[in-house]
Amino acid sequence: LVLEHALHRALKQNEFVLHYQPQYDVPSGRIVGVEALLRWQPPGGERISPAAFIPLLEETGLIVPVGEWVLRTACLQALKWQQAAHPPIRVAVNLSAVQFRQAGLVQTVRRVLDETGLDRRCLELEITENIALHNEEAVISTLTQLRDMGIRLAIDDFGTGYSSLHYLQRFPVHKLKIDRSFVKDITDAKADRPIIKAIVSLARNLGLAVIAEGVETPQQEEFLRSCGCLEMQGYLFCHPLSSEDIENRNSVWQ
Ligand code: G
Ligand code: G
Ligand code: MN
Ligand code: NA
Repeated sequence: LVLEHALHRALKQNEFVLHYQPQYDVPSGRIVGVEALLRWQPPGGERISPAAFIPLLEETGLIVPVGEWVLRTACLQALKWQQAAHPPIRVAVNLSAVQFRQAGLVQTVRRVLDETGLDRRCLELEITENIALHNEEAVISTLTQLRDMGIRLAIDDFGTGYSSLHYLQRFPVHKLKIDRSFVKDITDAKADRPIIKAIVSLARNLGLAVIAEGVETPQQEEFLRSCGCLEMQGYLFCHPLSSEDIENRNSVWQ
């Protein structure tokens, strides 16, 4: 209850910030996008991990206004970078299943895009496979409306949820994000290598883009490249950074 009160205050008093983690096309070294990641720094307290407070935002319904704030802030930031003559990169925003099921989601996204003026093709929404647990027709309808607006859709944490190949074929998404648990074991255990290879070829055969997250070592990079997974995100390339750090670090924009 104390934490819930603190979260209400956090939204009202602007205690949330977004950090951004670059995503690269590895062969060219070019930045292709950033993922927006929510951070909460209560005044006088320690920074709290989203893994700890997002479940509470979801339980209390606060994820809806906070999610709208995230979306608006990320769109405005992407626009600002474009106006500063950086290459037009995409910004990826995480949507939790609770947000996804909200009746007003499509309208909210459309309104935020209209109000901020960001090119719709520059917004990517990351959803998890767990959205598929409820009412498949409604899920497909929401995804289709978002896609028809020009927004890109990525399945986050791919391979860890309740996915089925059936959904993959029916959901109008653009991209799979290979979960970092598969990437993590590339060097030590060889066990996950066949899984990564299978996800990459699944993506290719379905005409989907693919990105690996959580890439931390050159060995992981090398293996992913050898499989044909050329977009990557992870500490090897860049940690999530504040907007100021992203802006001022020339190496980010190569
Ligand atoms: O950045 P970090 O690894 O600590 O994030 C932990 C989890 O929180 C990840 O699963 C990430 O997807 C999720 N997350 C981060 N930012 C957001 C956000 O703005 N909205 C939602 N719904 N989830 C987020
Ligand atoms: O669930 P999602 O993929 O949105 O989670 C993203 C989270 O992964 C962020 O909290 C981010 O801080 C974290 N992250 C980003 N790069 C790496 C990495 O290379 N290794 C690890 N362990 N975590 C990472
Ligand atoms: Mn994500
Ligand atoms: Na993920």
